Amino acid sequence: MTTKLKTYGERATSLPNKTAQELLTLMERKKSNLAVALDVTTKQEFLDIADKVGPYICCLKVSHMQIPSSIIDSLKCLRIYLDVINIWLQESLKDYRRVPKMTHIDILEDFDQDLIDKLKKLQKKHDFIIFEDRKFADIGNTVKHQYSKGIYKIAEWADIVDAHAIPGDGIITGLKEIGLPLNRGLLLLAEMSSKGNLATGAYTEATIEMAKRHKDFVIGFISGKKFNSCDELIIMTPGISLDISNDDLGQQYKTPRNVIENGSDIIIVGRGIYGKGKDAVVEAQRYRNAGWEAYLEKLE
Ligand code: 6AU
Repeated sequence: MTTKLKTYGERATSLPNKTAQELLTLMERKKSNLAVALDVTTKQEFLDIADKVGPYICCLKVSHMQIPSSIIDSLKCLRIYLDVINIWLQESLKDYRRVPKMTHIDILEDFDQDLIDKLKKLQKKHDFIIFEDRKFADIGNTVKHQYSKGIYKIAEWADIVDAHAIPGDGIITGLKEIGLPLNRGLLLLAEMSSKGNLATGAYTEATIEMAKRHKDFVIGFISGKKFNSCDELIIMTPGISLDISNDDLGQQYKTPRNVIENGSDIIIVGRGIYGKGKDAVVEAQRYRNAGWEAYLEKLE
């Protein structure tokens, strides 16, 4: 006898993490298992596409929050001023050789809060979860700071982040210290979509075991398929296209149906939606329908 598959909504109650519950409930409500990977480099483009695809998605995936070009321009100007001041100081204070040099530009606090404010407004308007694809990969103490501090303060606005399992359990414990009190969730990269990647076999198995030890915070995996030993966790799958099978840099694509049949819950689509010559609204609807139909067929 085959057991009937649970719907996204039914699964929401079996997970302890609040973000996971919210995500599954939202998917059912919006009838969408589509996450859009917004890998663009300007603030305006980012906000424009997010607003267009917002009605059709369950999740917006941000890639390592790009620094808007306006900030980069300001930082370049700042750098020129600092160089001028530095030369002036070197000249005027020849006897005082200990002039400080600024080397830690990545811990500056003047990140553009306006982008985050607007993103949060779009989240309210369209009802989606924000996933910052930060792919943490360091020891617990370091990732804790990367998650909560610096210019991005990821923990303040991202509902979900992801991490590689390579450093061991400490990476989860470190992120959890920051994320759990805020009801955030974590995805582990158990598999990758790119050609020749090393996240296979024993590595994938060890990643699954790590997730099982932290079910309060780990809500699922980046992977191409469901894992039987923890089938309640959420599977998010990148490398999705309805039109092509690869790009020039090792990315490999499957269709929404391929991966949903393998147990994926959420399809992550990037360039297939906003790439050159694409109409983001038309494509978002096309991928949303393809993902949802595959899910309904699987439930039958
Ligand atoms: O649809 P694409 O190929 O334009 O974009 C795929 C998106 C990109 C990648 O950084 C991401 O999916 N991705 C990920 C993650 C974690 O999301 C893992 C992976 O194995 N492959 C992959 O493409 O934003």
